[in-house]
Amino acid sequence: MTSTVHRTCPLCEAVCGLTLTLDAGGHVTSVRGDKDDPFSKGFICPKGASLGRLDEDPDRLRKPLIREGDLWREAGWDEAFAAVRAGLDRVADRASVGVYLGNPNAHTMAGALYARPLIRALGTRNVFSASTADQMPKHVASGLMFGHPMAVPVPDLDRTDHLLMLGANPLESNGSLCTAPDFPGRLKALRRRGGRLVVVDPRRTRTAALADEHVFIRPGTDAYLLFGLVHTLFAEDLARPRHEVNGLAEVREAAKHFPPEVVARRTGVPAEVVTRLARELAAARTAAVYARMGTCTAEFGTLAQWLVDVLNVLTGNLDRPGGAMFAKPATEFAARRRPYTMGRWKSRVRGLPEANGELPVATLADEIETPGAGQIRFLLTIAGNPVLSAPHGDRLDAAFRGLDFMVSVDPYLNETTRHANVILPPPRVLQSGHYDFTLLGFAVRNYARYSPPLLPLDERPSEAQILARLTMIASGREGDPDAFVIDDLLDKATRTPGSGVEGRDVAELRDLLDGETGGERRLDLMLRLGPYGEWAGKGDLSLRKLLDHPHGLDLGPLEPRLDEVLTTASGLIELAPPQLMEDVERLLGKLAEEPPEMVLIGRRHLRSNNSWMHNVGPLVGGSNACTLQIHPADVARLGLAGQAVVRSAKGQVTVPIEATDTIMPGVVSLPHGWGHAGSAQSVAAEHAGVSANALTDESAVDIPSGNAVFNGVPVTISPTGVITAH
Ligand SMILES: Nc1nc2c(c(=O)[nH]1)N[C@H]1C(S)=C(S)[C@@H](COP(=O)(O)OP(=O)(O)OC[C@H]3O[C@@H](n4cnc5c(=O)[nH]c(N)nc54)[C@H](O)[C@@H]3O)O[C@H]1N2
Ligand SMILES: Nc1nc2c(c(=O)[nH]1)N[C@H]1C(S)=C(S)[C@@H](COP(=O)(O)OP(=O)(O)OC[C@H]3O[C@@H](n4cnc5c(=O)[nH]c(N)nc54)[C@H](O)[C@@H]3O)O[C@H]1N2
Ligand code: SF4
Ligand SMILES: [Mo]
Repeated sequence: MTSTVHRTCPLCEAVCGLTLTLDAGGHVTSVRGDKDDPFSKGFICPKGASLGRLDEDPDRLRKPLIREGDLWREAGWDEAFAAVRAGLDRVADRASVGVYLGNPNAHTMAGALYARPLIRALGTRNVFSASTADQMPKHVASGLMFGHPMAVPVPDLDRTDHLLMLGANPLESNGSLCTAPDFPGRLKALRRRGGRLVVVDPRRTRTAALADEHVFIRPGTDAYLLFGLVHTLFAEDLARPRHEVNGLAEVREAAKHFPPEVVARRTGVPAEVVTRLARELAAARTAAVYARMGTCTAEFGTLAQWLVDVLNVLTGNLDRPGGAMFAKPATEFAARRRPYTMGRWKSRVRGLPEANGELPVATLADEIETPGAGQIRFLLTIAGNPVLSAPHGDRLDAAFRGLDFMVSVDPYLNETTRHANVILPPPRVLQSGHYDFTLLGFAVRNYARYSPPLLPLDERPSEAQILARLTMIASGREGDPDAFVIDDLLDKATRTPGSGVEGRDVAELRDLLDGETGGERRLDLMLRLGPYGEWAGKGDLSLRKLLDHPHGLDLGPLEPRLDEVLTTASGLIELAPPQLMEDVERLLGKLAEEPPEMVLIGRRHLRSNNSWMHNVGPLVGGSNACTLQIHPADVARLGLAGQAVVRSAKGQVTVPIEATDTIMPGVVSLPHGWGHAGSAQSVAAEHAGVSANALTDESAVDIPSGNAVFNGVPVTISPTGVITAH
């Protein structure tokens, strides 16, 4: 007997609906795109199609592992939690506890709902995540401009007439900070309706190949290019902001330093192209500027993210259909929020500022290695592989070895978790419910979908239960952590004017919540209190309604809502936040700098997912390989053949070269997440590759956000067997 079930794909930000067939034993026999999902409409990519293989990967851990010296043994859950408790009991000062949250926390309900309470219970400020190896510059820029780090405008993909895209390759990545299932199809539709797509990238990517125009740019220089566009808008009197803003004059003054001829020398983008890009943006009926990874993980990441929205504001495209708009997620509770602040505390060793309650992962090794009060001795990682994903990961590899105790919540024994004393594996993907709390806040259409668990739990706890149990260990408090959170939110809501439940009784409301688990009840509460919720009075959304719509609910196109989103102290868009104007000085200081002879950038492959899906046979091999892309002119100039040695200030790797004229001369590209030699993941070990983060430098950060710099890393390249001084 087979059954057909539906579920959101948890593997990337595109939130595609999947239709799965299960046999009587609960094994996945087929995975297709869910044609009835109103958002993804049947789209699926090779990763989603492999969800069944991933779910049943024989290398996935089914029981907790406890390490004794170099030996691992399977343990029961009670024993594993007791070992964690004993490890934590030995910690004299909670300031020496560290936490690292990896990327899949953005894709699990457990990560969204249980990680923060756990961190609070641990009582430490040593919190790190993949966000500072990724998108922290965007949060900081949004926080400073709009008052909230999650107020991230997204391009209105389905209606825009003109999209200027920098440092993103959604044909491989399926998009990021812009939730858009079938991103490729949406870009094709844009072109079909006569819209224009311009892609700025040091590589002619598949996305660039689809565009009307591709502009090569020297890595790490997007902030200069974007300032050149701002300069042109002012110089040619093309700036037409539709909102009252603070700081317009300051931005105009700052932009005077970046005329097209000057930024052309720094960026490699000809002056006439800079001018034309600005004119086209201003002339388009509607337009949006969108920039991602390639521009975030760079020396001036925050300035680039800020300038993207400066352009959206100046061209009058912010918050209007076809421009850059804010999603209205169904779980957003609109209690008045305080304006954004950052840098409320600093990291102990390097004095790097906190942002969004966390410290830069680029300084995690410093905090573990440097003695003194607050030195991290106990580390908890949840869904992260920083040994491969953080800058200079090799140093972390050594640092983790020196910890007193480490706990990892992860389905795999891998490059990071092998240092743990205890590994707690979450159950199968199909045993977990799914709701995209974070990603639906960046969606190009308002939409909601809940997928209940497709299979019951066996002896394994859910990931939510794992994190809840760790929270109880850390807090010493018995009782249901969900109940605390629910009562807390209800308490806030009943005291908030306009919440729909103002003045009502907390206990009575609590009893009305549906859901089989604490997580479901929390989702129900947020849905009811949200903008479409049955309690907020503007709709009838609840968990029940989502369960009645297993393919998801379309909540309509994006609508202007800046007034609801803005939480700056002034009540206006802050176009020239002081922290960023200060960083413009740093940008100016490097305006005349000569670029290094060779620089390294990253790339993503459609069938890869950061460091952790190289163990799924059908996804690895062929074009999904760890090669160094390099221009044929550089191959000839450097006398390379077969393999090359890449050296940076931090390390060296030997890697097969892939000569291609799709990359700029003077730039090489290595995908990240490889380097699985000796891995316990058997398939990955056969396709080991090398780690790009053996080369990246943790001492280089984007100053305002502390974000890691992965693009524009100075390197030297030489043939194998040749010894060069470095
Ligand atoms: N050089 C370079 N480095 C980069 C990047 C780059 O472009 N270039 N990209 C950066 C970016 S954008 C990111 S987001 C980071 C990612 O950095 P990380 O999040 O540290 O790394 P991942 O490779 O995503 O590792 C995810 C981990 O979660 C585990 N996992 C998978 N599913 C689950 C689950 O459901 N529950 C739990 N508990 N664990 C799970 C996997 O086994 C794996 O160990 O890497 C960054 N590093
Ligand atoms: N298949 C697949 N999909 C994924 C992932 C994956 O690993 N594999 N990872 C997921 C994650 S965690 C994230 S954050 C997203 C990221 O999704 P995207 O933001 O689309 O990131 P990338 O695909 O890495 O594309 C970044 C592009 O920036 C270019 N670039 C590098 N340096 C510069 C620069 O200095 N300036 C400019 N303008 N461009 C530059 C690179 O050549 C590359 O084409 O993808 C997600 N989706
Ligand atoms: S695009 Fe992303 S969400 Fe969609 S099927 Fe592929 S991995 Fe899953
Ligand atoms: Mo990411």
